[in-house]
Amino acid sequence: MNFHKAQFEAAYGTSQQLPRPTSPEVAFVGRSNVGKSSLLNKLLYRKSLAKVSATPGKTATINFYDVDGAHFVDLPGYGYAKVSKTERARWGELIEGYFDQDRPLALVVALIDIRHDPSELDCAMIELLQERNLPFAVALTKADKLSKQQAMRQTTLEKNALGLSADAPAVATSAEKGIGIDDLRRLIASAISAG
Ligand SMILES: Nc1nc2c(ncn2[C@@H]2O[C@H](COP(=O)(O)OP(=O)(O)O)[C@@H](O)[C@H]2O)c(=O)[nH]1
Ligand SMILES: [Mg+2]
Repeated sequence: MNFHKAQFEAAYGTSQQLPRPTSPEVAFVGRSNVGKSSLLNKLLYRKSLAKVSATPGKTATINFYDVDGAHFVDLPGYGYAKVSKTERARWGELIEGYFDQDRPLALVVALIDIRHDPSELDCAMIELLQERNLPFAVALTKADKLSKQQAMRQTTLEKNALGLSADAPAVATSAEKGIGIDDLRRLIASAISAG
């Protein structure tokens, strides 16, 4: 799979607008500001295909990228405290609407900041994925903020906190330093070719 072959396809503001699936999908979920756009850019060898923002909580959309015949799906970041009730409801509609459509998901990449224990919303997200029997991998972001040893220890702690087994796929990553990016590309590519 060639991660260089990436282009933005479209942004959708409601789940009803989502196109009929045409290729395997890899969805990215995580709380707002977790580093999702940065990780997507890093995976796709790009500087700003996905917009990195210093101000979280912008209008929620589902963004589709075409990546060498697969779709990477950037789901709106959750858990930003300062958004309105209406905006939060829209977030719920988008995410649940997406997962309720029985889409051809090769993998869901669930992003969690390696420095923090999973939030209630992170745990709810993982539970939603488990309930629906969706294949997922955890990407622990901003691993450059910890030493290698701390990062390994924290990876184990995060998995335990999420109730995942020791062999559940979890990768410590850094968009800034490139840590774990090749491992995550391999996970994604093999999930797509397995499907
Ligand atoms: N140290 C560090 N900071 C990061 C990393 N990835 C993202 N950030 C920072 O975290 C903030 C949010 O990043 P962004 O990619 O927009 O997160 P998103 O809201 O999840 O899409 C920005 O200030 C980024 O510079 C990383 O790997 N290491
Ligand atoms: Mg983003």
